[in-house]
Amino acid sequence: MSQILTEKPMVPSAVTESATGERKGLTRKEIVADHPTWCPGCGDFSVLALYFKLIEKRKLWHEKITTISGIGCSSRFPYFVQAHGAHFIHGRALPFASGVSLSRPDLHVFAFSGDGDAFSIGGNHFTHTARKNIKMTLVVMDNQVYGLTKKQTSPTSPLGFKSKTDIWGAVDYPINPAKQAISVGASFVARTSATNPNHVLATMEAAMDHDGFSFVHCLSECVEFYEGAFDAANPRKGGAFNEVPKSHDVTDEMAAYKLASADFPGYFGVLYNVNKPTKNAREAEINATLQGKFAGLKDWQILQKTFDKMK
Ligand SMILES: Cc1ncc(C[n+]2csc(CCOP(=O)(O)OP(=O)(O)O)c2C)c(N)n1
Ligand code: SF4
Ligand SMILES: [Mg+2]
Repeated sequence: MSQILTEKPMVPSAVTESATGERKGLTRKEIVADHPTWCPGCGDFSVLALYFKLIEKRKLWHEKITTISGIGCSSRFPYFVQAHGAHFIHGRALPFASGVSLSRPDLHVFAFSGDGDAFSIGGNHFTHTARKNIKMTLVVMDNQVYGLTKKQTSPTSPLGFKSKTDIWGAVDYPINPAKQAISVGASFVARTSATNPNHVLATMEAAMDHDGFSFVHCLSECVEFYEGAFDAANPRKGGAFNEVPKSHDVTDEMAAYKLASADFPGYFGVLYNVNKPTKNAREAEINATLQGKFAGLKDWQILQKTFDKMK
């Protein structure tokens, strides 16, 4: 993939090399691209800062970082990261990310999305990427509103929420993202909140280490159009940040579903985490078998043979 987004050239790799020629991890300065255009106080700043921390901590290099998004305030994310990435079409971050993940097994793909982007226009892609267990991490920065388009009801807005599309208050039941993720087959599901930086970092790290589709539901307040939405989850605002009980078995799907179903704001932490073969692994297996069968043929010739077989 080429560098699609950031206009600034990426920092040359020499900068990341030590005197012995060994590559060092990137510094924050080397990862930061444009200054974020979010409103002061927006929860998304915290998620971005923690993504930078994750890159620093895990010593990822520019060419190993892939940040993909759809459209929305939250989806402006890749603009602010000095690495490969794409600010793609509204709701379509996951198909794009799937292509990158399946074709570049050496990368870990991060997709960042908003609640509208992921669960409204992109709802089907969420279901199918999860059920296919395509290796990537999806972080949904949920502010329970359409921020970029200035306050419409989103699929996670609570009943009664007054917006430009529901001036008398929302009448549609909201979805519960974690519950939905478990039920459609995501193999890693976690919940966190932008107001708890250590928790966000630990959660993104665990998600990155998961071999499969990892979903992080991150509450991230829109101070402009839904101020106070997550006070109930913030001890500094009189709320409670309840962590997943230590006794919870993350491989128990029913137990995870039950925990995910708890009344808002519910439990924070890893709710579900199981290992099952990814689409990436299954396809690689088929490719390896075919390569053995058609030794000496180029990839496109094998593809042509496959098409001929389908006729
Ligand atoms: C195909 C298409 N439909 C609608 C829009 C308009 N649009 C842009 S962002 C957005 C919703 C953003 O909400 P969300 O995904 O929750 O992100 P936020 O801005 O809240 O972070 C909409 C409806 C668009 N850009 N493209
Ligand atoms: S409108 Fe809301 S979501 Fe968008 S940048 Fe401002 S505070 Fe953040
Ligand atoms: Mg939103």
